[in-house]
Amino acid sequence: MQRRPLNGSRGPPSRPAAPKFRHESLSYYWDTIPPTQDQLIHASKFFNKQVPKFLWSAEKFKEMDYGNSPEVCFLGRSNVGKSSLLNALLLRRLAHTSSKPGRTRLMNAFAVGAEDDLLKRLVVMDMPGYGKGGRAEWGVQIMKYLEKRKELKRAFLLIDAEHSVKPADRQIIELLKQKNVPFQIVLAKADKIVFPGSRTPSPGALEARLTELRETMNAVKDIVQPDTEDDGGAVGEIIACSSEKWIDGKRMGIDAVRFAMLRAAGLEFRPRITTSKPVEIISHDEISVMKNRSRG
Ligand SMILES: Nc1nc2c(ncn2[C@@H]2O[C@H](COP(=O)(O)OP(=O)(O)OP(=O)(O)O)[C@@H](O)[C@H]2O)c(=O)[nH]1
Ligand SMILES: [Mg+2]
Repeated sequence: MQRRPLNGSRGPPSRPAAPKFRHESLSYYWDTIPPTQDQLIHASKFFNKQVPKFLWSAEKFKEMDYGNSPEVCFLGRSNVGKSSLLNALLLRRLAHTSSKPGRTRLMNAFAVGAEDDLLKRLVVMDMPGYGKGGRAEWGVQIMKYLEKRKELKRAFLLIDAEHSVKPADRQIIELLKQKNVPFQIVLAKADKIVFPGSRTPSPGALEARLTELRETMNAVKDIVQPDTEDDGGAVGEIIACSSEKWIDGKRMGIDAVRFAMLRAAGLEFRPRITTSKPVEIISHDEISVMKNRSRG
């Protein structure tokens, strides 16, 4: 015979409620308007609709192919998770990843979105990393690309959420600002801060970790956009994400990154703004004429 649970209810003993996690808490928009739900859904569909494809690889800037599709690129220290993020966004294992730094050695182009209309597709560039495992000659070619590539709409600079901005990241931030390259920070591997370990955190622990993440975002904001006139092309938003951790059927922060990429390329969903019809203004004199007419 099956025993009733000791708490007297018919179901299994009640567990403490799972802490509520909101994907929105991973993004910080201080200069830009956050996306609406419809815009996030559209961004997700854009990346899911067509099978993304690998286009080409180049070792040098002058070997790159041209096209007129808008383009974004991923920059960051070796091993920060650029290729993994690309795979998470594109839902395919297209880019090679490794636990050892220095895996990506070429500039690799991938396309997502419409196949038949080059202006409605987005080219995403996975770049070799800098720092440990990186090479000086890659840096030279990447700088040429950042300065000269006409199709480039925005560079996404990945910073490790756990380790924050390292000296090599600071140098790149300064270069991007000097050269006026539009760029935005993405905090990668945010799962390591918000969900370390395999156990579901208590609501209090989750709150504390999200606060820690927000503090990291604030510190990064101060580095990228200190209170000066000279912010170069730094975009006023930071998105934290994870290429590995799924919550409520979505990877952490991935739709927000997708939307940011589309907005950079001008491919985002823009809701139609409907204004109310102009109201006809009738003067007092006209009203009294109308009244007299209806009386007579
Ligand atoms: N926990 C966690 N690990 C990640 C995440 N993204 C990537 N990793 C791990 O980090 C390591 C490096 O990932 P890659 O995507 O190859 O990093 P990369 O920046 O492309 O590295 P290079 O090509 O060497 O510049 C791999 O072992 C990944 O599994 C993430 O969001 N969370
Ligand atoms: Mg890589």
